[in-house]
Amino acid sequence: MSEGENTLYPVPARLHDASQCPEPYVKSVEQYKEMHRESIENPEKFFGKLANELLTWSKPFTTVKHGGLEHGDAAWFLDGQLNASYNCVDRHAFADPNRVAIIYEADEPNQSENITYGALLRDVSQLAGVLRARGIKKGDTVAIYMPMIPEAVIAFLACARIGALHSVIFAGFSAEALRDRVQDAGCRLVLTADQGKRGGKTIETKRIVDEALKACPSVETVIVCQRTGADVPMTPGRDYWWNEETSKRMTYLTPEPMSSEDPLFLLYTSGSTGQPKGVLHTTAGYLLGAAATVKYVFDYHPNDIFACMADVGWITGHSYIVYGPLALGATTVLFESIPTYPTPARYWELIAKHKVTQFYTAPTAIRALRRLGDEWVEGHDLSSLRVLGTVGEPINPEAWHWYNDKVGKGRCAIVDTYWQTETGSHIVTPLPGAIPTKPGSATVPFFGIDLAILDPVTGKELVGNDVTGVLAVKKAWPSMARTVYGNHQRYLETYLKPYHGFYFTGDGASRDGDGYIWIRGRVDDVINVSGHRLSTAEIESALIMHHSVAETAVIGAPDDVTGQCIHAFVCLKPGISQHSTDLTKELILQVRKVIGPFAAPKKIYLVEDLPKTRSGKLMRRILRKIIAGEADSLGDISTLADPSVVEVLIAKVAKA
Ligand code: 6R9
Repeated sequence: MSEGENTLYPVPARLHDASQCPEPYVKSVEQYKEMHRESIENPEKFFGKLANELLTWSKPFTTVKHGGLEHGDAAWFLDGQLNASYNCVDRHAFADPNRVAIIYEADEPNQSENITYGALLRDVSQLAGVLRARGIKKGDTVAIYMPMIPEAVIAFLACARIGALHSVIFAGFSAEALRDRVQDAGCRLVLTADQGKRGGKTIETKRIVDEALKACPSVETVIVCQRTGADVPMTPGRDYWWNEETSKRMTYLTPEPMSSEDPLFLLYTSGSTGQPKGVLHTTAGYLLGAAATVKYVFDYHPNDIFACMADVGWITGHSYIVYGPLALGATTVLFESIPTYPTPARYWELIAKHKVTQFYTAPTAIRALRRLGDEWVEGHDLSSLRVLGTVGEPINPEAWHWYNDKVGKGRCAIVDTYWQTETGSHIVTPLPGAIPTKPGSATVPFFGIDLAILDPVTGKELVGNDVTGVLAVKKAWPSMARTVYGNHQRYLETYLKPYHGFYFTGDGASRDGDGYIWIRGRVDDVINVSGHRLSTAEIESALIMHHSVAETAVIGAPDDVTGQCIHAFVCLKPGISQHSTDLTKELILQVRKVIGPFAAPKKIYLVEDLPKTRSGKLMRRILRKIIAGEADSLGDISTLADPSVVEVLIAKVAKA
């Protein structure tokens, strides 16, 4: 395989040494194969058993599995009732109220705080009481736009407690992006904070909410948590202080019994079009997927300290900060800061300080830290670590080895976990005690995942090893998204119709000679910047809103640290000068304003013309080649309406 290396790294011996580590749940490749086979051949038995083992039901389910990919009507654990908040809080609080649920590692390292399951039950109940008192009912949608503070987790669980769907909007999104998402879901209430703190900087969270809500008539109430205590404007009759409201509520509120297939949340994600999709997950299947992967993929054992560095605004935060760990009664770390604040030793200090056993981050963070030098990681006591995970994008072998050698000291399992907002939980991943790894390969399908690689053109399944195509799944699994909020047709068209009878991931993949899966990246117009998913169309439509812009083409270019970065080619309207440096700045600002700072293009090329076919179809492939410095292998450009634009673009990019 060209991008990776084909060496097999065995499971570290320490994981099987009972004097050093708890016994892994899955101990060998053979055991994995046997369990995987059963999960595919007899999902009723496999998942029926797991659902009773990992979740607590107020009413048992009668049917494990119903419907499927054929008609887009997959449903799991029918007739069962349960509540996600009960499963993540109450049952652990009853067993041991003093067990720590959340370790909040604040932006400033000396401000950490522990929240026990007992305290969490009280806080979640009180906020749920506030939501009820403000008229929020089962089935309503609540927006959460919050920094990484314990109240964000409390917000998730309070919604789940009363059966309201939460729609978390990453706090890095701009007012306009927030507005669109609040409008699309018709949210009635917004949970937010006065300000945020990140890497020593202050974020004007409440002001962004105010700006967004100017055009959100569905919102009746805003509950504002005090993170910094800043003096922020409050709209009378709409805005209320979190603490004042919660203090009026009872410390226990009975959880609402929910049916297995009742929606738990929606989460917006980018696809090939400019319009983000509200991916909808339901209660039982999602929760089971999150809990099962924390158990098996992270080999979670009681008393472990689980630390996922993602933001709760993304699916990784949903499944691996909140629902998965808490469903198992784990202690989960909530990290408010960034890996380089106050120094690039922050991650390693955090691990040593809290004796973290499972650590989960993105390749982009590993690459950035590796660049800053080994001295930051050396000298910290990282001996508590057992499993090191990565997510969001492929990990290049250099970063993998650094993670394995410098952080794991060769004694930890590395799990490169492949999954998506839509899959709910990991779908291709090693298991720590069982699967030898290859740097850069996500290895093997998780339980219940019947993986297929398809010929992208014919849609035929490519069986056997040494094949490359698009990655798909053949059967429904419990934690897959059930629909796109308010648009089931779009769900069918995006995921189930491209290859009839399969779930289509949108990623290219290979299966190598050993049957290992290598993810090759998106085959649609989605770009991945630091593990953040963005669509080229979304960025293009942000740019086109600028009064000077006539036309634009956005592409993902390779980047050593962020994986991909955004390059934008912009044609200006007639009469507007290309030679204004301010204009480039303005255009970058425009994208920051419409989407958010994380979507800002790294390079903007102001150009006269774009490469188009005679029928007017933009040839992004040509732009990608020019950026990659592969202009000598452009292939046939005779189909272009004006092949001479290519020379001009090459010169422009070379100069930039
Ligand atoms: C969890 C998450 C999903 C897209 C996905 C793929 C890429 C995620 C990966 C990976 C290679 C991995 N991706 N994990 N690519 N190896 N281990 O990131 O969800 O934000 O929806 O993005 O991310 O391209 O299709 P989401």
